[in-house]
Amino acid sequence: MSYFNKQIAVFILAISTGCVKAELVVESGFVRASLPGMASTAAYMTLKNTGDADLAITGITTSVAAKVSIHSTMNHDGMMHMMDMNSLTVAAHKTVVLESGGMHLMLENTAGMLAADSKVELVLQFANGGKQAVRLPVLGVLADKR
Ligand SMILES: [Cu+2]
Repeated sequence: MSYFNKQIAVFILAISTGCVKAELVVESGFVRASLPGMASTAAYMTLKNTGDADLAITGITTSVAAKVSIHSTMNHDGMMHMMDMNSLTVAAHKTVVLESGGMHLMLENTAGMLAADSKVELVLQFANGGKQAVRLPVLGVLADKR
């Protein structure tokens, strides 16, 4: 690949990731501080897709947890169960709320305790190849809404 073509490729990549950023607006996000002795905790946020195309989140990574899962919460005969979802789609012009008792992100095998007032960066990966970094505050263990 010539130098010129490489420059074009980098330019196109910058445009496409820039697009994704403009389309998904993340609001009211936070990570719940770790409970003593617990290696996992949850993250909540409101995802607004302001674009014209559906956006599917197919993976999430962070430096503070070995794995981030997308969970839904099911009430089965009065017992709450968390189920793994492979992906989370935010349809064009729609909003998906990740909240306590509903869909949420699960940070598993966290590196030490996540303390209130610290910050956590999550990188959302989309089915279209784009990525978006989200910086969230860590709130106290009883936090329900930001
Ligand atoms: Cu969960």
